[in-house]
Amino acid sequence: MVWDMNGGGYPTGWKLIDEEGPSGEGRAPAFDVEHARLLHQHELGESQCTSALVKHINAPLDIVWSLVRRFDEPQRYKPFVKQCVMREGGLEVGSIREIEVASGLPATSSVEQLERLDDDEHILAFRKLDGDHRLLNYSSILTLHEDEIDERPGTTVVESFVVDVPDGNTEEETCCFIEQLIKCNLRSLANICEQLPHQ
Ligand code: A8S
Repeated sequence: MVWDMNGGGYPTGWKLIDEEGPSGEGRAPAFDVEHARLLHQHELGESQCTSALVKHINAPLDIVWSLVRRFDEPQRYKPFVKQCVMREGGLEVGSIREIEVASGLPATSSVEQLERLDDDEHILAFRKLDGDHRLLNYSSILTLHEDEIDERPGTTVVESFVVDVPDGNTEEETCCFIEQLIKCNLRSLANICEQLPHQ
């Protein structure tokens, strides 16, 4: 059977991760997907690429948000962040963090600025300003949405990004590389939240 990535009621181009196969098939999201789509609109410049990933987490939104909102502590769930030091501010818009990237990746550091942190709408957006890596003009938006699976409360995470395609790489290679990193981040976020005591 062919699994249609855009099935299940998500916008075209959004990739639902970890729900291939019968269990994820046909599950209609229980939140306002059109509203979510509007939150993830990026202005796409020349030689840039964009993509969006969707992951369901079997944990209440408050738990997931408590980890995601900590712009000053991305290492709480991002497995490739070895260390994070604040350069400026903390959790206010404009704050700047510097990340030391774990070994094995084609990068050592990343300097990132918080562009949006909305505790009511559960939106976090940041942009890469600098660092020793190849992802120029990377900016990302992460939103959380209260959702349900089998009548159990859960959270759907949507993370989208836009970035310059580096010289010598194709659009597809660039998107694929970033999608792999984001998948790892979202799987790790889900594992942590699903193991925390709640309910
Ligand atoms: C994030 C997302 C990404 C981070 C990338 C895509 C990066 O921080 C890592 C490895 C790299 O090779 C590039 O939300 C860069 O953090 C983990 C240093 C930019």
